[in-house]
Amino acid sequence: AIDSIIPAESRKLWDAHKVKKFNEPSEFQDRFISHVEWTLARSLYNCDDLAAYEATSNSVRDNLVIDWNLTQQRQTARDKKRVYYLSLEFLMGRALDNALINMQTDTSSSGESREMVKGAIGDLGFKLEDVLKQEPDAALGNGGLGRLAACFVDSMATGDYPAWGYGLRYQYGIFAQKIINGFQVETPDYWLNFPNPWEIERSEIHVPINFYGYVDRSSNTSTLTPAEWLGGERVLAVAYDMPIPGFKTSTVNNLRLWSARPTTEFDFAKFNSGDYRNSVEQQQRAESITAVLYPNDNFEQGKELRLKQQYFWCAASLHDIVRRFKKTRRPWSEFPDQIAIQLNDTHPTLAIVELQRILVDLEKLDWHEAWGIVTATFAYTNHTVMQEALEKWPVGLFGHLLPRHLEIVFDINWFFLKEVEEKFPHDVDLLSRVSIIEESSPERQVRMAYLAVVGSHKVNGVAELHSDLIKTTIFKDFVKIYGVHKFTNVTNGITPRRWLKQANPKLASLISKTLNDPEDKFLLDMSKLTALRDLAEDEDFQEKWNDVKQFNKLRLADLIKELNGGVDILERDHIRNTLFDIQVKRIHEYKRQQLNILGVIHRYLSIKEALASGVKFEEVAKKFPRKVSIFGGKSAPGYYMAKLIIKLINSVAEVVNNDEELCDILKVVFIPDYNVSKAEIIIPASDLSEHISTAGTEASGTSNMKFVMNGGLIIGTVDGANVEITREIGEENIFLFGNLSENVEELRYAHQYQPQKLPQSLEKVLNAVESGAFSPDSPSEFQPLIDSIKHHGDYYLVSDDFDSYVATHELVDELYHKDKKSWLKKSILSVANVGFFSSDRCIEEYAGTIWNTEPLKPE
Ligand code: IMP
Ligand code: B1N
Repeated sequence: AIDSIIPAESRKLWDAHKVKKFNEPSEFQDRFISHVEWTLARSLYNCDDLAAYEATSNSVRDNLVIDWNLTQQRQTARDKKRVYYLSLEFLMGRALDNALINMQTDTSSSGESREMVKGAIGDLGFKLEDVLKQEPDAALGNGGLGRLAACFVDSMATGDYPAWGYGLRYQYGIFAQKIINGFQVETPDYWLNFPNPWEIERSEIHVPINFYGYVDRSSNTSTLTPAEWLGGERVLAVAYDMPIPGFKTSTVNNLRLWSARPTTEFDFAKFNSGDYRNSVEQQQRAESITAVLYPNDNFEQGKELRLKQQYFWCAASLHDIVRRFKKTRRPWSEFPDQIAIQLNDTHPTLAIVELQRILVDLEKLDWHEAWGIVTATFAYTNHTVMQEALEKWPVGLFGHLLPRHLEIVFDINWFFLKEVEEKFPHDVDLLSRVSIIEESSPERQVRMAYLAVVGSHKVNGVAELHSDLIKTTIFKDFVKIYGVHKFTNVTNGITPRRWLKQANPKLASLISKTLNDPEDKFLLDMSKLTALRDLAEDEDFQEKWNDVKQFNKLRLADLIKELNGGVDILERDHIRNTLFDIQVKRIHEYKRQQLNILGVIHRYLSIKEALASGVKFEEVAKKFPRKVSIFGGKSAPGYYMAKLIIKLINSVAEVVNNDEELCDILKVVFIPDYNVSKAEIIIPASDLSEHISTAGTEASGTSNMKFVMNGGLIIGTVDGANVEITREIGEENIFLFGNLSENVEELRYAHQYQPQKLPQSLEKVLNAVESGAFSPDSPSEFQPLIDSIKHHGDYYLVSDDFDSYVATHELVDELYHKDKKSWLKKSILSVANVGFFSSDRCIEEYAGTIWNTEPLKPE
């Protein structure tokens, strides 16, 4: 039973006044109007779309909070094993539409609550679509890693797992991207300008967090015995909770985000010095810890504030987890039976050290007993093998900020190396290779990935190819030490609630009708989609399928027009015959947007050449049928090459889109400020999407799955989850090209020793760029990009893959324009076989093979 401070005789009264969910339109309207009047202090006379959004969200939140409370009470009472998912990024996007889809009311089955609210709000004079658009994205992440965490919390709630997410409540999410004169310009995303109905501030939950200071060991000198960490700076971590509703269940889980605040402790020294202004300033600095998300994807800068964020978040989360565990009065030995903590990349690795510190210094457990508990609790997910993304912290910086933690890291390392030495005597080289402390100059560094491996019981990659790669590259020695079974794979997935039902209501509705599944149960069991296989060649069905795609392409054309200041780039009449070719993701050399745009230039030059040589336009148009190349994505603010790629795309767009000779058979569009809510419009509109990373560099990719789930075909390299997508949907339904990951090393090596031999096709393209065809005022503008291919070893193998890329696009054109039926068949079969990529499947795998947890279903 749960302790309560309310005396038994008063409880009856509480029951009598129990709050109730709204179930019907009129009950919703009551609630809505109460919020307009009481929460917003407005009225019918000044309730605009924004106020309607706030009132609707507050009403829906009221319903969620009831189930949130019940879920938390159930989880506490039943006291089963809980999962904590630690991620520095949660790229949630908008919450209202998703809540309407997932929310349970007492009378209607879920899915219908959205329709109910739509009607109810319509009667009050509002259009749901307009109201939904008022919500700013919660953009607390960079890209795939952060969005994965968001899909996972959705699936954990849907699967009724007792599972919480822990993260940071940044005041500024990822910057908003503006394109000015073709260049990316970053503007701050101050997303909390309006009250955020989706967060519940818990001012009463505040955890003191310390930094700096020194270690006091009074008499004993061994670092292994308990020590006291003293002095230094202190700030408070305040909890903000976001309800995470499951689909077709009343389970509502929690996402707890921490925000930094000054302490109100009385500091006698500061007071006495009489420097009041200075002490206020020092206090204000506390808030800077959670002020801003670091805008890097697959890159670590090694800044002190970042390490501070990481410790602040790990310490607050662990304090909370340990406090909850202690309430059960179980012995420490049961900690790993009750708690699983998943580390989303190495960013939360300090949690391992912090738990060891709590157990040894504060709870006075023996070092080895403590370490057994720690390693049985944690598991680590690796998301990248790229060197520049692997976290390393200079020992000096680490020890200054966290003196006691550094000692503990050294001790962990000492025991680990002793174990290695016993297993592989006299292999000094091995010892230095696997040491958590890298003996680098000018300074030693803490290798966080190694610390995460040593401190966890399982390590997983995020797609089969990637999980194989980590075993043969970055963690090769650790496979030798721990055995291969410590390393496993959980291929990524995505939530079909957001990425099918919410993003593509037309397709979801066609599917639910076709499967005779009015309650959308297929969104819980995506294997039901296989029934679509039988319809892949059915002409009536193909036509309906195509109509949905057409609708979504028009919807995207509207967005592009709106973003282009109301000026149309795409002619409406031709959209049905225009291939929408889309690449949206963070801009990165390894993702190879440069390959894509160089391919576009190749197409442009070929068209121009044919026309110049006197070939009739109709003939040219047959060879190069209508196509629009759509790009979107942010570059890290300090990533020079990525920014230059954005500029090149925009410069090419400028030339191509204004070349009247082309009569619109080729267009190029860069959509500014790609984010989750834009992705929901862009992804369903694709005929073809590009996932063309250099083989071996993209750990998984998740947008590839989103496009397939929405009936788009893929052109891609044999990389990341593309491999398993091919296996699931069939190799005849995907356009693969390029070199394989096992050849990458050899190709790179060859580039270093012989001058680059460029294929003629690419030579031509690069010459055009160098001649200033796209930058007449400064022909050398794109020289660094060209040089990286021609003269600096072409690390990403653009030249090696170029011809096969261009040839594969020719196959795409041919099929799309000459054999629409085959195209539609492939599209239908893709969706029919995409079920494996539901994040519900991922969570089941994590629960079964890593967490050892079970669902806790509502009665
Ligand atoms: P991808 O596999 O690299 O394309 O990224 C995975 C997912 O992260 C995408 O499908 C988007 O939902 C999200 N994403 C990627 N880049 C961005 C971005 O710049 N802003 C917001 N969301 C992004
Ligand atoms: O994680 C995604 C994968 O689908 C992508 O392939 C992978 O690139 C992405 C440091 C990262 N790996 N590493 C990061 C992000 C921020 C940062 O500061 C690294 N992101 C990925 C989900 O598994």
